[in-house]
Amino acid sequence: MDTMEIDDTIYVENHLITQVNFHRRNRLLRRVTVCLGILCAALLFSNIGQFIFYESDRPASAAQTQASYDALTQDKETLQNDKDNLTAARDRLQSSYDALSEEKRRLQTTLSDLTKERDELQQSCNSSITERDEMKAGLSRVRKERDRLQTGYNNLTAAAEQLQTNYSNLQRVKDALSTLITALRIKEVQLESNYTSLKREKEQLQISHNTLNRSITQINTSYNSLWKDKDQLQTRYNTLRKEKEQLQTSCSRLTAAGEELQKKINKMTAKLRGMPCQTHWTKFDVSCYFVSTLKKNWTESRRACIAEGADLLVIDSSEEQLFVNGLLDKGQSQNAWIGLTDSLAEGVWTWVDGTPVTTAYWLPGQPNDFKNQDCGEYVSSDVGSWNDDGCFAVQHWICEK
Ligand SMILES: [Ca+2]
Ligand SMILES: [Ca+2]
Ligand SMILES: [Ca+2]
Repeated sequence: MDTMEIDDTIYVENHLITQVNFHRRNRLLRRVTVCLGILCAALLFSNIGQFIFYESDRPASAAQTQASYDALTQDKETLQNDKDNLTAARDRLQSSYDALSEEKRRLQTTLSDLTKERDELQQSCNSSITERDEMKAGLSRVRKERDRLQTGYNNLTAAAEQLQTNYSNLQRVKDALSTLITALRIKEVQLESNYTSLKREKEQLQISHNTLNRSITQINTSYNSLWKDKDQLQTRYNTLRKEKEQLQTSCSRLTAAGEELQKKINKMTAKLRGMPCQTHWTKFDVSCYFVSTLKKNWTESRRACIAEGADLLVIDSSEEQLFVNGLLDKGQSQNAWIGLTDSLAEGVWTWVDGTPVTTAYWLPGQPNDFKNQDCGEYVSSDVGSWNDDGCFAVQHWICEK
């Protein structure tokens, strides 16, 4: 604040000094101009006075007049020179005046700028003063705060000392606890290890337990299933046993009946073998055979056999196969229908009495079902063989009864 005030005073003094010098110069110029004006007026009045004086002394001599005239002329020249000098001096003074006026304007401009700057500085100074006052107030508050903090610091120092004492006590307790914790940690590690081992054993035991449980469940299930199967088997066994006993009884009865029937069959067979066949029929074993002289298709041929109480030939044995070959004319390779057909199921050959064909005597490459051949014929040759032919073909046939 003091520095700002001093600077401001210096500024004001400098400004005043400059302003005073300027006013002094101006007054001096005015005085010189006034003096020059007065001097010119005095010279003019002097000339006028001389002229009046000389006009009043006209009776003087011409020489004196001439002398006076010369003197006046000389004075006039002198005055003219003085006037010129004064004019030159006035011009120089005017130039100085103009320069000084210019400098004055410049100085006035500078003064205006300086005034403005001074006002700004004054404003800044005021702001600084205000700020300084605020800072002083703040400083006062800070000092109060410092005092309060100092008090608090003292209290805290006392508390810190108390805490230090407590800390030392706690440090001793902490050391004791640390030793205890270390011992407990060692114990904890051992317990952790034991716990891990036990946990692993428990998991293995749990796995074994689960496996055993599953096995027991499966065994129970299997046992129950087996028990049920056993009951069912026992029931079936009892049933089968009863059935077996019944069958054995039936079998015994049937065996006895079969034996009885066999005896009857043997008697009948012997009787049949001994019975002669009708005219145009040929005897072999227990059957009689007829080879037609007419020709018909397979269906009509079978109908003709049935009309005679017979049916188309059924070959039951190789002996019969050979016998039939002897019935036909081998030299002309004679064909004749026999009781063989696959009209019910293609490729499944059956005899007209419903029995399946167990032993066949097909010619090589037969049966070939050429153009849907479904009926069997006997083709005579050295051994005789079979062929499938179209059922609507017309040819001889062989009956058997
Ligand atoms: Ca037969
Ligand atoms: Ca066929
Ligand atoms: Ca054929």
